[in-house]
Amino acid sequence: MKKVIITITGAAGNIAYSLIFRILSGNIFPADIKIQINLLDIAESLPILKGVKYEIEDCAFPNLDNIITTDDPGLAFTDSDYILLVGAKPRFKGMQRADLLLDNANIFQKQAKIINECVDKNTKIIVVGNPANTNALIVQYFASNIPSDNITSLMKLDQNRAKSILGNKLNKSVTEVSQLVVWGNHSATQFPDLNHANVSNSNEAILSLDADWVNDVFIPRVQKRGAEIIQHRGKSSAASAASAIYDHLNILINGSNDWESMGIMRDNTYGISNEIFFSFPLKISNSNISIINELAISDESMKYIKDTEKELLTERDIIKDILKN
Ligand code: NAX
Repeated sequence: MKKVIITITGAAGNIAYSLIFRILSGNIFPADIKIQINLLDIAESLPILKGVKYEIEDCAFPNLDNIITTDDPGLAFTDSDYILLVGAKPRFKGMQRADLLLDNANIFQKQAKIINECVDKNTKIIVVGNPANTNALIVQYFASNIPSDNITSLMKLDQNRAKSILGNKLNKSVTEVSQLVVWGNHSATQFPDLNHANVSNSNEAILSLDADWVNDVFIPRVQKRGAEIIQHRGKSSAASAASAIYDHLNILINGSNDWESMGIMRDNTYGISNEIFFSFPLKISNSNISIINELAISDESMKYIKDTEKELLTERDIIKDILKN
């Protein structure tokens, strides 16, 4: 029997409650591959995990091999083919961003050390828990047996949001929108870049857009879409985040014909520091991630790109003492 093991952390949380079922009902893997799903959360959440496990069983997924629920990271990570690091502490009202960074840095440091001991170097790790790009940096540092190319952070939600907002503006399906990527950090400094985007394989519709709409509506709306969801739903994006994680995993495994956005760590492309996880325009095929090089970048775009790089470097500086341990 062919089998893959997928570990999801934060498995009792909101995103996981959509993600697990999306993966098991989806078609990322061929039908003859069975999925073992390892669900990790903290001890206090084990009763919830039991309920989640029962619900998975009740779906009678034909491709499900086995479910492990645990608060033991060693058990959860052992022999995993794909690790989806979703679990993290939420930011409470009044909490400083630096404190959130440090709290979550500790979680990701501990998990990465364990991952380093108990998985194969071909394991693919997707970092979702915020601040996702900087948590990916910590994972890369402490799971040094895993090549950095196998570690990515989630930017697909931002890219999907950008495609959808543009599609709605032009009254076009998202399937008509291509080459629309998001640079930088998963935060309000990210840069959704329309300069290379096409609609129906042409840049005509993009060129017809009013510059005020692009600068004053499109870019800030994509940047702050997470806050807009919280304002309406009273909770952060969960189903759309799960859907984006599904897309990200699918693209890593099966490739994509379009340009993609993921946080990766690479050498000085576009003059960006190689000490951070940064989202670039990417081509992904056969599990190979390559940056689309030599795009013409205007001064105005470069200012956005440098602003989001600056934020990531500041985040890196906040956690730099953890990287010494
Ligand atoms: P929830 O608060 O609903 O769930 C988080 C879960 O993680 C909880 O069950 C908690 O017990 C668990 N957890 C905490 N510490 C843990 C540890 N040490 N080991 C294992 N599990 C642990 O959050 P949810 O809405 O599911 O969001 C999860 C994370 O995704 C958050 O950090 C959130 O900010 C982040 N997001 C990242 C996105 C991205 O694009 N990169 C988008 C969506 C989301 O906001």
